[in-house]
Amino acid sequence: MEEAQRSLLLSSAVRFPPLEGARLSYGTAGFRTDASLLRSTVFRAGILAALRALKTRSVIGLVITASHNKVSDNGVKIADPTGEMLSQDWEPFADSLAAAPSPDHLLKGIIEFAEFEKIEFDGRKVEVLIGRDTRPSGQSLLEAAKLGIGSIIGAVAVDVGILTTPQLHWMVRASNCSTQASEFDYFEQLSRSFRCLMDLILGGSESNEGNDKVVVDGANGVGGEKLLVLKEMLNLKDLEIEVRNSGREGGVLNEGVGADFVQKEKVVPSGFGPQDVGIRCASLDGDADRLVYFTAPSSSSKIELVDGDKILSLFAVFIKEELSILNKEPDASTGDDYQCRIGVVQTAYANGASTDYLKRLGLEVFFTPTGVKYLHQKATQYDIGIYFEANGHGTILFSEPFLRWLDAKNNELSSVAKGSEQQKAALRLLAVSKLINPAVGDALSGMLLVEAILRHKGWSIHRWSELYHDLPSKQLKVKVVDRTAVVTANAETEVVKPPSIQEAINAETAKYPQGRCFIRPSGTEDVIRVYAEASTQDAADSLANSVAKLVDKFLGHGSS
Ligand code: NG1
Ligand code: ZN
Repeated sequence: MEEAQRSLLLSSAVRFPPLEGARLSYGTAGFRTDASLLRSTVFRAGILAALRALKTRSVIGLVITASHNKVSDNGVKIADPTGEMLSQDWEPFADSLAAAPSPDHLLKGIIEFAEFEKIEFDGRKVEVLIGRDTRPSGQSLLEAAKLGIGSIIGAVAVDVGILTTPQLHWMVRASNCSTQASEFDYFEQLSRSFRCLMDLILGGSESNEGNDKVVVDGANGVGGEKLLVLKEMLNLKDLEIEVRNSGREGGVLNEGVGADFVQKEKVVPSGFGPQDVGIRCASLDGDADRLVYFTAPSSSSKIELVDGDKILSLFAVFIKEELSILNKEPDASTGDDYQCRIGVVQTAYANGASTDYLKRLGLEVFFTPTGVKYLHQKATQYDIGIYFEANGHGTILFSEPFLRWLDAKNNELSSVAKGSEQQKAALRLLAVSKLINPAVGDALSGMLLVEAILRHKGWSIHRWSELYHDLPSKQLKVKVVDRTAVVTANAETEVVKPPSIQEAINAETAKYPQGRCFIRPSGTEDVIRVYAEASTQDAADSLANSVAKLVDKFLGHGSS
């Protein structure tokens, strides 16, 4: 590394001393904590993004958001050239950069890592797109990120403004594919493919049980704002989208609103109430990468929740049906049958009833640890990989060979069977592949796909919800002395450390019919999470409570 580069790094690093005692880890979704503690970490994440851009010779993304967490928190994560999460083999470097106690240590760490990764500091121009959500701390953290990026010679920070997390991921991917990559292009692609899908559907569909309205809770965040823009561009006549909690009404981000609140508390978000009974409602999280649906209750306080597992199930049913229409007639014209491998990917948080349902559909179901980086990676191994976390984060991935085959098949059919159901199925699948965000789960594009499928099937939200009945479940979190003391295996369903806690959990779980329970350290909060499922709500609550007590006994403040 040249002297000019060394001194630039040192001179900028002295402006961002790390806070003592605030040791952060890259975690499930980047660095996250109270925004006031983050400047040094975001500056260093800027350096990391620039190094990643140098290494890959591609456009990289940096997102400043703390998603569904409270407004006073913030966070930072990196998007790789494909728009996917930062490659996992760089995470330990991210951790050590964040932890470097002084500018000298930081420089030494960068030099060693650059040598190991064979990163050349040749001054070549590379770009990092920086996006942020609506948090008030975003602007000052953005400045820190810019300085971090600017301290690598040749790296240029491009401020793309306030965006949803999936928009930023999409733009990074599009920039590297040399396609049009502005925010306008994102909206154009979503609206064009949605209209195309609706045209292919409206031709043959029954009415949507008179249910042509969806009311969306925008979590008082960036998603509500962007949905209003998308709605303008869509200019729909046959679907009314009403946006509440858009952030314009003065509510607080994620406070009593948003997908995380709705999914965990199972109550209506603020701004929703008895006037919405019978209407299809949806909720986005603070950076619009999660989506859940729900209906407001008429009497009891609990909503009918239609979570990520049910969105996954709806997508899986639709895709399976379209594929079977496409393959119904043996392809005499080409003789070329494609063995399309569909896979669904879930985590241990998926409701057991959803997994049973998907398996009954004949689908291959695979489990990964929590965190979309794991689910996404697994889903890339199929021709059509559908992944969702129960909390509403997920998408559909189509392999390139499958899309090429589908395109060719559509061309073929348009000359021999134009307008046939078979050709329409090909066109619908092609439209889905353009509507859905291939980089990361995206609440806006996911919502449009849900709406199109419900319309296609003529289903109300109740009909959709009836696909299967969720087993009652309960989630709790427990503060412990050191959450890293818990080590899990088997997609987080079993604790291997500390010893004997798993036996105690098993013994407790065995007391409950249809009982299932696991614990894991959160990757975004300093807690151990407990998940329990059982045949009744009381039983699930009681199992979760007993296991939370076990966690406290083994790992809590009174344990040492
Ligand atoms: P942690 O804190 O590791 O449980 C949470 C969610 C993840 C994921 C990340 C990123 C649950 C149980 N966990 O992770 O699924 O969405 O946040 O936002 O919902
Ligand atoms: Zn989010």
